[in-house]
Amino acid sequence: MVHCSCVWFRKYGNFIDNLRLFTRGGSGGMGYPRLGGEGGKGGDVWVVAHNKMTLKQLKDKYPQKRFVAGEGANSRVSALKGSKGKDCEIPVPVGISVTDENGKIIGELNKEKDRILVAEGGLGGKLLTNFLPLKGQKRIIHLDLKLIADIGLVGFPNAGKSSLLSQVSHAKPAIADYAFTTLKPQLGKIMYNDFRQISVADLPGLIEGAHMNKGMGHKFLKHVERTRQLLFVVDISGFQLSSQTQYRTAFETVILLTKELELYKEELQTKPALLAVNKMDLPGAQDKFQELMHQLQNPKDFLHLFEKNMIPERTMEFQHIIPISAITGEGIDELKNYIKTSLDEHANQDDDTYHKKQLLNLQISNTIPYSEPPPKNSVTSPIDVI
Ligand SMILES: Nc1nc2c(ncn2[C@@H]2O[C@H](COP(=O)(O)OP(=O)(O)OP(=O)(O)O)[C@@H](O)[C@H]2O)c(=O)[nH]1
Ligand SMILES: [Mg+2]
Repeated sequence: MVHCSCVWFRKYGNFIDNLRLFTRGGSGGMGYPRLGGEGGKGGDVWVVAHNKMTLKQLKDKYPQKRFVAGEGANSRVSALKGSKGKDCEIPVPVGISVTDENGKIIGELNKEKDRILVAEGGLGGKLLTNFLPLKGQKRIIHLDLKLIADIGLVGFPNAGKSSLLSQVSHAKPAIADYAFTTLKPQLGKIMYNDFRQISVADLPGLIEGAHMNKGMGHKFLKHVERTRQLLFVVDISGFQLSSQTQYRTAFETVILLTKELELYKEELQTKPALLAVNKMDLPGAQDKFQELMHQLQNPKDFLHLFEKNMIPERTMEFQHIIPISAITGEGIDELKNYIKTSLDEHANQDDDTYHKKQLLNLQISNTIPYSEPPPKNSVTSPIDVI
């Protein structure tokens, strides 16, 4: 059997599925003891779900990862009741669970515009507080993208994704020779001899225009987002939806899948990915596979064959390309091993980045001179919320 090692080695670390943030509600405004005026309440910090957002975008936009709401206005003669401080909104992707420093769940955001209050603003100064304002709530929060599986199967309809899932796990997905057999994600678990388990999500087939909601469209792409790594599955003999639509070779399906991911969310393209070339039992498959490898190794030489709007900005970089047959079982053991190695490599990479960051923080905190904190109960400094 043909054995392929890595064609392109991809850079890790672009896909983010969790983030730690500092949040603080705004301090309240000062009261006005002489006239009994109340300071405005400090602004609140909210986490708000947006369909187009990713954790990577959030991190790039706010590298400090600090979110502090506005202060409430002080009470004045002209406005005895001070106005409320400005709220701060943290835009996050849909499908996020928010936990506090101790791992306690604060809430979950499951659809567009869902919002959760994470840090409340302090009360304005009033009679009850001796006209002193309260500080806003301070909270470290963790955002976690709720992953449905370690591996997500990505491919055109009929590529054999469900057949593959039934080969590697005990799952019994529907399999048929018509497009869109799978209508919603189906989960299976690969069991390894060392008792390791890796979850695989069989996803509905993707067609050109999915980002514009063609075929199973957005629903499908939303699921792709929720997996740690991708396993592209392509039919070596290509794909044709119907006699009215264009025939696509295996290489074209790889490029078109890449483009759809890119059009939906560029970040999807940065996930580690493997490519399984399926149906290698069909006649002529070996020759087609050699041709596909040649095209994947020199994609630029073949991209002119596509319409401009179908060419992805970046071609997918597969860690491994594995020829398989979901029917005969050819290549399945190799594929299972590559899946395991790929997840392990990525996990180690995360650990490495984490340790490097910790070390850097330690070095930085050693070089910052210590400064005396301001006195706690001084009249002008807001007091802590108890
Ligand atoms: N010859 C051959 N046929 C295969 C192989 N894998 C799948 N098939 C056939 O291809 C057809 C589609 O298989 P599915 O597993 O339903 O494909 P899918 O990718 O899940 O399709 P959708 O759910 O519609 O996206 C079925 O008729 C399978 O029997 C393979 O390795 N070799
Ligand atoms: Mg299917």
